Amino acid sequence: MTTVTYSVPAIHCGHCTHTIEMEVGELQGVQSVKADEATRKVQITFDIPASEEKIKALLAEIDYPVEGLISL
Ligand SMILES: [Cu+2]
Repeated sequence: MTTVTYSVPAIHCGHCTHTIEMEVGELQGVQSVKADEATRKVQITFDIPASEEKIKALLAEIDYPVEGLISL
């Protein structure tokens, strides 16, 4: 199991955090997603078949591109 925290500056409200949590939460292998509108960070815990590559691709696709990895 891996937990990553990403900086996602496009987050600006509760609608954004809800969308991210719903969409990323549907990826196979994702255990939990917590998006925070105050810090504009997303913390994701996952295992295979999910991967950082797949998560970042999905976030870019729904218009919340990852700008940086805050922690592993
Ligand atoms: Cu929003």
